[in-house]
Amino acid sequence: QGSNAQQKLFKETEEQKKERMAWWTNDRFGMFIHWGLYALPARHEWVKNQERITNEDYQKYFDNFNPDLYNPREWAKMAKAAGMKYAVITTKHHEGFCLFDSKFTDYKAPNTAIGKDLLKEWVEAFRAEGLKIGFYYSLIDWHHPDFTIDRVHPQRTDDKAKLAELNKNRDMNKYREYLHNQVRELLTNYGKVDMLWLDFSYPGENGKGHKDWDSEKLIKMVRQLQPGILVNDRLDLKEYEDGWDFTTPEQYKVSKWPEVNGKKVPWETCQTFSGSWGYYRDENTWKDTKQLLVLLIESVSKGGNLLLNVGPTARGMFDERAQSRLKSMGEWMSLNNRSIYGCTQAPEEFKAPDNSLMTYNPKTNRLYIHLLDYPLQNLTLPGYAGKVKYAQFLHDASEIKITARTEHGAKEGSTSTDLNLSLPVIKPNVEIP
Ligand code: FUL
Repeated sequence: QGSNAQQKLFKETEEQKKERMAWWTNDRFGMFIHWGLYALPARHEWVKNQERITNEDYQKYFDNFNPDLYNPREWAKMAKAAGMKYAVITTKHHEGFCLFDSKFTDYKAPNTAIGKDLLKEWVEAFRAEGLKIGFYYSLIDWHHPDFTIDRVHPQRTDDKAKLAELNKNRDMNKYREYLHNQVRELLTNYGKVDMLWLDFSYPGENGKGHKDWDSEKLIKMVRQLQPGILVNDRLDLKEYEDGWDFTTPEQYKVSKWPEVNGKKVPWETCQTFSGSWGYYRDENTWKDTKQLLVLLIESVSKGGNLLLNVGPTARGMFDERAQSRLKSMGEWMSLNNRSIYGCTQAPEEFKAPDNSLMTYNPKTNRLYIHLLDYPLQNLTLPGYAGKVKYAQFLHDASEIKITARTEHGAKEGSTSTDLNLSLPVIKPNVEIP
């Protein structure tokens, strides 16, 4: 519940909210795209910060930005083939460079060698493939001359006098106006936008961002411009009821459905293939397809979504390692997506057998058991007796015999509530790649 002092910003009933979010709750799987000048150094999207690169030294990436192989239709096709239903792209990341044509800056793709609004083509391509579209927009900006230098800025310093000097002519009010103007452009010039993914919440500084971005005014404008839009939770609004729609656990495995004030909230975990979000040529920590699929299944099994990130190269291609993983995820999805779309956490009464994850479709009343290892023994379903009418493999719809557990060892006459699934001895030749 929002406190009294804090008015509800967005007047909508629970039902209306559910309705507005229905596509997203159903679709479960989306693509994140981190693309900007940082694709050129190819060593993390935070490179400017991590290596304390000045605007002057970073300029070479702007001067050499020319993604001649950019073909967003290909990207959209790969996303779709992987089973993804929506995509979110960095319109501007922390470095401040804009993929879109903005009236309010020269630091944008149309002013580079490629000479065009890359976002416009992206929107058209993803729409054409039937995907929903989302815009990531960084609230912090390491290029803008009015953005205050703080502890997450490339020019940060512990020297207070020096910091004061550096910040002397920086006016956060002007930056705030810039950011509001750009969000307005994004939500005005590209037709319907399904999702806005704002970033960043200052760690351990609750309320700082709220003030810096004037989050309440911002969210009001967003809702007014795009009433159907979904907004994430990173604009430092204190209360859930104040207007954000879903929470965004980043790069870790969620252990249980996240709650706010004791209430389960919609959530979407964002994950990378390899660690960094921007293209990182030399990174060797790529997750394999099984790990990625388990991330997806596990998210759905706890009521959430997965936004899986690709960092395209400076020429505008998906890295071969990303392409192959997307492809094999797609192969799995083509047979198994029924256990993902429209699914959520299984009702409490169903306990997952060892080494398995469960997803559940409340509309069709189907329970999906994802066996992460094919069991050597018979598969016991504890307490399932009387609750399961029929069992089958998903890949070929072949029947799996269900037997009462008493047949398999429980004492004569005892009434077990367990069921057994009589799996074939030989593992079917379909598994998570
Ligand atoms: C973080 C950012 O700092 C990362 O670069 C990335 O965009 C991730 C999704 O959110 O907060």
